[in-house]
Amino acid sequence: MGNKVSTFSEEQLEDLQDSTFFTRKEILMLHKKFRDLDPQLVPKTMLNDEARGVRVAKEKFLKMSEFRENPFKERLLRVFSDDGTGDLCFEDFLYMMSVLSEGAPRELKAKFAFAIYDYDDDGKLGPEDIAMAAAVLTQNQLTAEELEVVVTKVLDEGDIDSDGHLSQAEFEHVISRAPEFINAFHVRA
Ligand SMILES: [Ca+2]
Ligand SMILES: [Ca+2]
Repeated sequence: MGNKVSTFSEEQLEDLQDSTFFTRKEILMLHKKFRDLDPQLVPKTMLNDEARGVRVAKEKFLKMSEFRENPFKERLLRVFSDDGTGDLCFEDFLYMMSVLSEGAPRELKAKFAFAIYDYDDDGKLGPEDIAMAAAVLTQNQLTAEELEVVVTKVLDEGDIDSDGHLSQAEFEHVISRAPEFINAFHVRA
């Protein structure tokens, strides 16, 4: 092992394992992937705070093969970015990949799907949020009238307390019957 530079300390690796659904091998692989996005910027070793705070620009992630086809990629990056810009430090990136991974439970995916669909960030899904999500999910194939029908149907069935919005709990009920609302939130790491 001699002069091999370690990327993380034992303690860091243990923390990262505890806060994600990844093995240490996967964490190291994802660090390599992260670093390959911007090798000039991201240091080989993440031992100090400065290295951990390094953020890779949103544009680099958008080009990753995992996200190129994902219609929600801009929203995803924004939701997982600590400062809301869509730029991610390594931990933001790792956590995002973890939520998207096959190991993440459905409830956790649902929590983030809700945040991603909540375009105006007011903590609930209103008619505009639902129309926007439905438009993206159907690749803009629906007319305005058809979108209105979808929104009405979703709210008719899902808005249990009739306040005109879906709460997180109401949304979870909707996706248990319409899983296409959560299918965009799986990627293979
Ligand atoms: Ca909203
Ligand atoms: Ca409601």
